[in-house]
Amino acid sequence: MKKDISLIGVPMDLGQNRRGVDMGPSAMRYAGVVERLEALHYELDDLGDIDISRPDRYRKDDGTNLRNLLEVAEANAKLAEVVDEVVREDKFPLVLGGDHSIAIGTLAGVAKHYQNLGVIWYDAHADLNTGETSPSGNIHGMPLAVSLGIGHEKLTGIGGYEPKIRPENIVIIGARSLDEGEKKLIREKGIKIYTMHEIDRLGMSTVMEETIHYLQKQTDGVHLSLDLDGLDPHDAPGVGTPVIGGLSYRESHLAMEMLAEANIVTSAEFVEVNPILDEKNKTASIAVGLMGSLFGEKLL
Ligand code: 6HN
Ligand code: MN
Ligand code: MN
Ligand code: MN
Repeated sequence: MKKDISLIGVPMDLGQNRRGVDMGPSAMRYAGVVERLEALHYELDDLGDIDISRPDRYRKDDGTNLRNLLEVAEANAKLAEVVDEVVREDKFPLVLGGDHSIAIGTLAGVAKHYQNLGVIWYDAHADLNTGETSPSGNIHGMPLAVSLGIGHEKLTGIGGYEPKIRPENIVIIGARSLDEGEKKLIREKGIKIYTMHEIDRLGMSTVMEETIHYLQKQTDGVHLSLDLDGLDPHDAPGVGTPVIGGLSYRESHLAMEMLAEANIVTSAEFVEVNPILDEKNKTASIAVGLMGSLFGEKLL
């Protein structure tokens, strides 16, 4: 990863129903993301935040089970344009969330530049719901399905093309809370997934070796979508949908270090940091530390 980095903040909390995750970009800037990456000798351009419109109330739109559909679609369309331009300029897009619904826009902006974009989905959840299978109506539980072209057309059509990615180019890491509809989709589409069960059995080192080998064979770029709730809530408490039994701080750093060594990641986003639910900006600081490792920071 030798390119210049463009940093994009997405202060978005409309994809779920716990306020505060819109302050994620501020929290990660406060935790020193710019200084951290500049210390690694990257040329970093902070493009500031995407403009997010505030609905006067949080609600489900026109007879759908999708909370704030129109605003989420609008924000992601804007994000897709900015990300598209960043990749066009041959820079590395580093997107700070915001809830995970923003992956819809990031992937819409990135994927058109690749024949076979790989995706690492580092998350306690698979985010493979649709309006029909979702227990919550929260769009942050849907972005991976949307990127496969499955879901509401106002979301799948963002960027003017679909699907963005193929099921065989996805690797989910850290899953431990899957809804029935998501399990069905994972089986039907043959999506590669390391749940906590496989991670416990194999160890993170083997999981990452396999993931890197798998993606290197068949993709021409890799997007890392890292949801901080992939980590155990003991390490990363500042998230809206915590699930116990998660990945440790150390496993997560190892994963980032192995990605840095393999040099396969071409875009990334760090999402779901909620400073209101956090303990002294701990989760934002961990996110920034993981970015450090992803971009090549070493212990010695
Ligand atoms: N996230 N599967 C649950 C739902 O409401 O669809 C939780 C989703 C969480 C999404 O953490 O990005
Ligand atoms: Mn600059
Ligand atoms: Mn997620
Ligand atoms: Mn999650």
